[in-house]
Amino acid sequence: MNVDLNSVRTMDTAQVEQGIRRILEQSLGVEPDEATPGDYWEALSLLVREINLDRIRNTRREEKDGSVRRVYYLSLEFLVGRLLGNNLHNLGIYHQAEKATASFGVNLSDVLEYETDPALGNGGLGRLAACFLDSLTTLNVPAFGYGINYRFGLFKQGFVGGKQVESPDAWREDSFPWGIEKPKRKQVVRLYGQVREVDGKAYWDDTQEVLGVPWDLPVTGYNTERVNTLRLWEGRATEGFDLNSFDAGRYQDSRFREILAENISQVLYPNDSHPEGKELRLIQQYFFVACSLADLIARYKREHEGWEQFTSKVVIQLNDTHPAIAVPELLRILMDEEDFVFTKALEICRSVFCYTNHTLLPEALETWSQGLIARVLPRHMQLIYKINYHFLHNEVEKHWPGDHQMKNRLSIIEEPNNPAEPQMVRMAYLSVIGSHKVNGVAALHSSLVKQKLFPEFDELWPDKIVNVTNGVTPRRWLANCNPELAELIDSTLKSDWQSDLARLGELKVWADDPEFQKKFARIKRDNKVALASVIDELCGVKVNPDAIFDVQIKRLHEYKRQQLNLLHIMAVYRRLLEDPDLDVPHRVFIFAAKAAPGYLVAKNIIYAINRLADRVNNDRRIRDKLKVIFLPNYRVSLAEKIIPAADVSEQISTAGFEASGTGNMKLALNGALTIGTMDGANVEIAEEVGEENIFIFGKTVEEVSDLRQRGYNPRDIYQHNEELKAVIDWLASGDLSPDEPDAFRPLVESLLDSDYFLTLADYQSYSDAHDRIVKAWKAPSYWWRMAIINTASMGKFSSDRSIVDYCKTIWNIGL
Ligand code: 26M
Repeated sequence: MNVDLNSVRTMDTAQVEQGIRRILEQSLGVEPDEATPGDYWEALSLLVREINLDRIRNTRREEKDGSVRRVYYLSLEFLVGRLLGNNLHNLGIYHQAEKATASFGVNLSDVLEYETDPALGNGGLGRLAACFLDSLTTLNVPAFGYGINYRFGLFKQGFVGGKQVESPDAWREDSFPWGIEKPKRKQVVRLYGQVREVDGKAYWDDTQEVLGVPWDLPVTGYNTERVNTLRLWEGRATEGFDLNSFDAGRYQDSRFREILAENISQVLYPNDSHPEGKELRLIQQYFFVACSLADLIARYKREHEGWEQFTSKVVIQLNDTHPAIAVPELLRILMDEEDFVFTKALEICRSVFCYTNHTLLPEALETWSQGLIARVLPRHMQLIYKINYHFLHNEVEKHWPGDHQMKNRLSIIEEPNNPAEPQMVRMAYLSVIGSHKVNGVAALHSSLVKQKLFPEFDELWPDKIVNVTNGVTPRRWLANCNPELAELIDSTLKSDWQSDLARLGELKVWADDPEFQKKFARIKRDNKVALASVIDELCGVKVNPDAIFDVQIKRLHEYKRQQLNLLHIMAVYRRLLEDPDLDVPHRVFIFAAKAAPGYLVAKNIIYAINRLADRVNNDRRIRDKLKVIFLPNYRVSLAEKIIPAADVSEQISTAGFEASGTGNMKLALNGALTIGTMDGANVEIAEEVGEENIFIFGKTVEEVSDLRQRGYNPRDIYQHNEELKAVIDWLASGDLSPDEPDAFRPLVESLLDSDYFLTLADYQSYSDAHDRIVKAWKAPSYWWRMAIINTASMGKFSSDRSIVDYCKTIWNIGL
């Protein structure tokens, strides 16, 4: 980028120490010798915040000339994780802070544990947004993230008798020094009301108004003084006379408005695959979109005259369809407030919006009933019809003249099969039609988006749908979470792999070196010892750090197939019971996953794993050869402890269902070997590491589709696979839950009656792949060679590379 923010000024230990002392004494009012680790956390955070604020002002000043195109990343989720450690690393003062806290007699890593994770996301999509902000800043791209400042993030998960229980996570009620309220930048958002037309012009009146107040989080990058902004909106009631009104009707209205406003940013919806058409969710979507567009337009107007340069200065990335209402909102602003004609307004929309698709699951594709949108956002419903009419009668008609079926198929409005049902608005179609590029998140996924999800759009606009393979930030997911490995890499490569991850490739020459292998294995073991103590603390189970740590960490979903892992562990346990002298390495199977609160089968799977864990972990007969752990409350900070300690990474989704996966990249980066299907980014991981360094199993996308076509009956497999039949019968028998014999009925029925995700079809192949893992583990020099090659081959999966791809193929930004 043309602005020079690359010279990093640093602080020495004495300056950090002075800073901490000053803030402890003058801001927190405590003496250093009386301060708790929590006080140190707060003091250090406030010190970092001072530096960030300076740098944010510099960044602004350097951008004032408006010469650059800004990226606006609109997302209902940003799973940023803890910020203190990350900021210290980015500022290059981590070691200074370590020494400074040590001089006060406190340990920096204990201090960092005080921070609560801002849980503003469900999983992959939210974490991807956070990695992208890190990379945008690191690459010096001027960028804003826009989202919602939820009071309650994703629920906290606990287990009662092995069953998931949810409790609210009021994450920012504890001290959170990172957010800075910006009341001057507040926005008014209108809802409900009606549209009048006078002389062909639309007026949207009688609306309910709510306020959006922004709350800014500084986003620092690696080796740069740029600080970008994550701007999160909070709903507030408008001040105003209605509250004092004695008029009963008006009083009701104003109370309604107040309640509505305060509800908007209360909770993050905890689903990640099954949108329920809830009015408040639609309002959340519109609320943050309206605030964000008004905010970015105001910024544009402060920097430029007229609208001519708008499309060259602004690009807006829609993170899934959740912000899709931005398309009619920008159209509304351009037509109703700025007097553009429809065609010109649509052209502008189409040159600033881009849309990322994250799922092919049909039930996950968002639709809203026409009636709901018409009631909450009447003007937007009109504009959606207008976009649709233009699209169908000009664009579709031109390409497929007279083809009514095609118009039906591509209409933004889905006509119901049953006339008693409502018309539905397809948000994915609205997003495709309103954007200039649409991308999938891994090569396989993008080709399925073209072939299965939007084949007609791909025919109509052959250059619109593209691929950008996901990535993860190597700063958080290697340098910060695995400092020992980072140091080994530093001392081996002597090059800046953190800002050019492809450099890791140079490690390959060391893969067979016994000394290097020893160091690599030693680090893994240290990390496993550390995880073992977390496991003991959280689960009260002692695990052997010399066992294979086999991990599956991700949201719980049938397509991700934790149940396949479960069935296999049950089989391993049975084999051990049959022959306790079996010559097999010790194994620890580690799970962490939240289930959506309304997803019964997912919760049933959690319960089954926990009951099995209870049984296995207390069975003296198998002499600790097998342990099963389900860590509660999976979140970013827990991932940072599990990932560096993993030997095996479970990426076992039904082929064609996992859009990309990003945990797969983080685990391989930290030297775990993948057992996985040819799905999502696993395909590209296999390509990078070579098929001899990964355990691939199961049906491919083509084989899945063939099998379905032939007619799949899970009972055939059940009848013919003795071991599989035995474990399913055991699960169904009630033996694992004597107090509730039918407890696992939902899971067993799902497996035997439909098995939509082909768990049984892939079982034997999965079990065989595990046998190959055991064999490889028994030859350590072979194992560590593979592990090193995995770390060395992850260069492609840096989110820096993803952002460079977005800049080139989607945003038209030169770097
Ligand atoms: C929708 C409507 C109402 C409430 C919630 C939602 C919703 C929220 C999150 C739906 C989907 C959500 O996330 C999906 C997700 O995380 N997808 C994952 O995205 C990753 C990043 O691209 C991919 O790596 C994963 O494969 C994909 O499952």
